[in-house]
Amino acid sequence: MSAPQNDRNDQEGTFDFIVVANRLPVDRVVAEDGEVSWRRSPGGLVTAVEPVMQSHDGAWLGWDGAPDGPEDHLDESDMTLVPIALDADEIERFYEGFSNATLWPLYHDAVAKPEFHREWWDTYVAVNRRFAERTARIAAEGATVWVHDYQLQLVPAMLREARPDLKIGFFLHIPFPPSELFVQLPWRRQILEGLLGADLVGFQRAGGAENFVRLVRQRVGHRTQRDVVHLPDGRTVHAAAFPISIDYEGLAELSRTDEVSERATEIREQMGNPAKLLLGVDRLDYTKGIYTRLKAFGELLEEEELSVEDAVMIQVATPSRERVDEYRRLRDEIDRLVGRINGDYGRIGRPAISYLHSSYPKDEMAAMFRASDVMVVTPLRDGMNLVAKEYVACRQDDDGALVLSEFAGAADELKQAFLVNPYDIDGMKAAILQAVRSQPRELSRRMKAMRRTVREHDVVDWAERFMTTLRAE
Ligand code: GDG
Repeated sequence: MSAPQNDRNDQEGTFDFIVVANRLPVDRVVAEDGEVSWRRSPGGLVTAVEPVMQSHDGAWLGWDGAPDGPEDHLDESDMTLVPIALDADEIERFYEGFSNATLWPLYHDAVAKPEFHREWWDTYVAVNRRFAERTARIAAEGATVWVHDYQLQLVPAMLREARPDLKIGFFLHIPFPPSELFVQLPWRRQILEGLLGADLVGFQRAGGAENFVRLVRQRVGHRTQRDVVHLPDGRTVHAAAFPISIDYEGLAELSRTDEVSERATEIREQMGNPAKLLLGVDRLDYTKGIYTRLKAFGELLEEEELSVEDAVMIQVATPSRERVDEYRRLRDEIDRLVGRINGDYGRIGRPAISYLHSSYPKDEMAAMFRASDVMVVTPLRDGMNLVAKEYVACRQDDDGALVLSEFAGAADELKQAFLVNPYDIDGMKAAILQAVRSQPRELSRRMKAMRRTVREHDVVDWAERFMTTLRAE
């Protein structure tokens, strides 16, 4: 797909808009015979930054997802991809270790125990420095750089030191924790100072921005005024909420195609045309609340509030971070629970839960969203949760019900969902039953309002709001 450019140095200092993220929007796939291919992995972020890339000389800097990759630029139609190579040790310490076994659990209410290892931290610093140095080399004078997420929190300060002429924005896709949790981190001050290199630090929810400003005041000692931090050198850093969204029109259009409509009907038939089809779609991650959600559904079957004759569930659990121990344990626990529920309540040809541990193309996901009557999104903590918004975008007939955790960022906007505390299993059971039993008029009222919200605040709108605020800094 992309044509490698041989001279990696030929575009230094030329880009005036640069996205810096842990991952590139492409994956390098190395087959067993050693053959290398590139696969696009277009997430929401690509759609969001496309309009900005088109009007700029844009680049996207990130890791290609496999060890020891090439670092030559790759030319895409509207941007240049700049790969950063990570070796196997760095992947283990920076990515699986500090990013996904220290920061990820700590920032999600410590729902799993964060591990603190000094050698993981050292590698986190070294890899952040590599990202910052490469960005500093390719950025044009006065360029705008947008750094993303928890893997790269030191990049803003490192970059500012090398290139004070740049406009630097940072967006955190996951929650920013309250001070009581954050202060556990042995390197808390370095992280705060890293983020303070940005002109604008964006969070999913207002609470994240408040936590950050409070911590900066308490732990770094800078003066703060509402959402602005005043640094001793006169520079200011603005912290604010920018709730991320999805490509509403793109997904709505896909969900309306004949192929997706037919496939949705087929899915219902294959599930035995139940009166109600429930759906869960998550990365297989302990923050997503998959276990308690399935437990709640199992109890409803046990108590005969529901029976497999009238309600069955599909749970997609996309494989994720499979080399991290905590994720392996979670997979085993869920396997056992699904086995038990199906063993106890399923019958031939009709399992209670169709559990799918794999990933699917976008159109298949859209068909599942269209086929399902109740979408159950119950994370214990989640920055936003795009799945909730995607379900809403696919419900073109204004039907269907969304059961949503109040601990997902999406709950701030999707107020007409059946909101639940995912730790309260009885409350979750009550909400699922309410969703299953609600009258179509009630569901339609709720869905219409939620659809309007997501339509009016899509991902392009999100990127524009962030960029407009950043430009004004
Ligand atoms: C982080 C934050 C925040 C999942 N399985 C398949 C598939 N997916 C897609 C979903 C959705 C995306 O992956 C997952 O996004 P989420 O928002 O639900 O969760 P995280 O991956 O944890 O994302 C989160 C997000 O960043 C953005 O800021 O909302 O809070 O944790 O788009 O549809 N897509 C396909 N096949 C699958 O099997 N095609």
